[in-house]
Formats: sequence, C-alpha cells, structure tokens
Amino acid sequence: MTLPRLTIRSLRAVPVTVPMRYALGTSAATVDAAPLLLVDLETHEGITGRAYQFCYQRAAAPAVVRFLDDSLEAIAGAPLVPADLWTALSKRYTLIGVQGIVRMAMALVDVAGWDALAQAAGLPLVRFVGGVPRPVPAYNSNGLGLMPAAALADEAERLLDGGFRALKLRLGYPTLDGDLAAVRAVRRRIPDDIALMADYNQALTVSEGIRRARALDGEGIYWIEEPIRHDDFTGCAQIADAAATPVQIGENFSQVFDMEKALAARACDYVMPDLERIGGVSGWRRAGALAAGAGIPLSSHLHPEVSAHLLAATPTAHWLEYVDWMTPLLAEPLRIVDGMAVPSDRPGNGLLWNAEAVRRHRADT
Ligand code: SMN
Ligand code: MG
Repeated sequence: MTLPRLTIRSLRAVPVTVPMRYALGTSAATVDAAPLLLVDLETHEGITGRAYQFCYQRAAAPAVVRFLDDSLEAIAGAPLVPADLWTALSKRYTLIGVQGIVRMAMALVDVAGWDALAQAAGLPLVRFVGGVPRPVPAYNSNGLGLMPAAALADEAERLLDGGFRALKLRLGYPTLDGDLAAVRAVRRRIPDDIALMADYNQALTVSEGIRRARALDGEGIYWIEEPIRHDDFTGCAQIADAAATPVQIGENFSQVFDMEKALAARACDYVMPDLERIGGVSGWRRAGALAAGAGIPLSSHLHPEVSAHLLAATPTAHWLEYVDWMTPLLAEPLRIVDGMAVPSDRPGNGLLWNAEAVRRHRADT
C-alpha cells in the first residue's frame, strides 16, 4: 500500500450529547444520553478526515479536547503517517501514560488520519486496509439494561426490528436468581435461533463469576462478557475453564499489549477490542493479526460505523456491536440490512456529519 502524501493542518472537535432511544442500564451505571466528541482533522491538501469518540461521561469530552489541542502542537505540519504519529504522541505522553483521556485523543487522531488517507486514495476504508466491502453480522446492543423481567421481554422483541439475529442483555442483578429471571424472560420471548449475549460489566468476584457462569450454561447464552474486573486475566481464565458458555472480554484492552497478555493467560474464548482503547485503526490492525494468529474470534465494541470497515478486513471477524447513538448526527447513518452491518462505500470511513443536527446537540453552548 502506498500512503498518499498528506500533511496535518488542524484538529477541530465538537462535543455533543445525544439522548438515547434506549437507556444503557449496566451493572455499573445507567447512561441515557450519549456524550460524543466529533473530530475533523484538516490537511494542507484540503482533505478532511473524521472520527468520533463515545466519551462515557460528559466531563471527559472537554478534557479530550485539551489533549487534542496539545497533540496538535506536536503534529501540526507533520506528514500524515499514522504509525509515526502514534509513536510521536506515545513519547509525548509517556510520563502521564497512554490511557484514558490521553489515549482517546490519540485514537481520534489515528482514526481521522486513516479516514483522510483512504479518502485521498479514493477507497473505502475497508479496501484501503486490505479487505473487500462485505456485510458483517451485527447484534443489537441498544437497550436490555437491568430492569424488571416483563419490560425486558417487550424491549427484546422491539430490538429485533431491522432483522437482527442477535441481542445483548446486561446482567449483574444483585442475585443469581435475578440474572436467571432476566435471561429466561428474554429467551422465552425471542425465537430460539436468535443469539443472546450477556454482559456483566465487571460486576462479579471470581468465585461468584464461576458460580453464575456455570448456572448460565444450558440457558442459551451465546457469550458471557466481562464477568469480573477487566484486567484480572487469571480470574477470567478460571471462569472460562469452569463454564461451557464462551467468555468474551476486550472492550477494556488498552492497546494491543493487554490483548497479548489476555491471550497468553487464556483469559477468554472471544475478544472484542474497542476502536479507541485498542489504539485506533492502527491498533485494530495489530489486534486483528494477533487474533488471527491465535485463531480467536474477534468482535467490535461500540463505534460501529468504522468497526464495520475493520471487521470486514479482519480474518477472524465475529460480531459487530450495533448501537444507534450516532444515527441522528450522521448524514449517512450505518445501514443494517437483514441483521448485517453494511460498511459505507464512499471513500474513507463514511463518517459525514449532519451539520444541523450537530448544532442542535452541541454540548458546549
Ligand atoms: C458498554 C458499552 C458502553 C458503555 C458502557 C458499557 C458495554 C458494552 O460494556 O459492551 O456494550
Ligand atoms: Mg461490554
């Protein structure tokens, strides 16, 4: 692949808050409005790369903006070469650490940079990174937070609209019986061939994780996600050993280094890196190679528009996590056809802001 020659001119960031159609009620916190940061990377050649970040909490967005401004001081006028930019910024942030807010800013630069390069090459991102455009299986990850069982079943039925063949349920009720009631209410309402993933968001101890994972065997759960603290890979391995249901982790892998450690510890059956935490498009490509080497199925975490391109080019691609939070903000929202996510076919990653909607949802005015 020859990299088009582009030079960095500026970074512009706009924080927005978008109400969610379905609240995200996890065992850790409930989120009912998505704090998002939209970034334009302008080049001297006139091409603008775009990226966005789900910021988890409103307070994060202005802090990320500060680090984008700080990053620009280091990279303004530099050639747009993602590997070199990552190296330069990693060095700049060695003492504070490439994590959290800092890594969010770095990943935004990386994702927007790859978008600009793919646009300059006239190729959709999936082709630019060596894949072919193809639909990828998606599960509907909107909704199904912790709530009374009857309401869960109704919501599950609604979430199958659009032809989804898979849903994700949040678990981590105060008792195992609560978890079982939720699973059974949803399972009873949806067809048997619909995959049902379950996400604990790190709620359990290792011993409780083993107990609940074993109890879920036979309940028709497709994977058990983050049962315990995200970086306890030894504990995860114990649960993966004890349960027949596959264990899924990865949204908290910080760069590919964490994923290497998790694979070495046999912590999980499946991995699901997050576009930002894994280190943008550059980090994802390394994760894709690692997963292929280990023969481990790789799914995405959030950021479905760009992840659709990357999964289509990932040898062990598994499931795309679909959330609809960006839909109102995009001129061309991600298309789901028969439960499959269709990567955009325009040059780049396909992110195009709906300017009027962005104005309406701005969080800093
Ligand atoms: C999640 C996503 C976004 C915010 C909080 C929790 C969840 C998931 O772990 O995997 O969808
Ligand atoms: Mg999760």
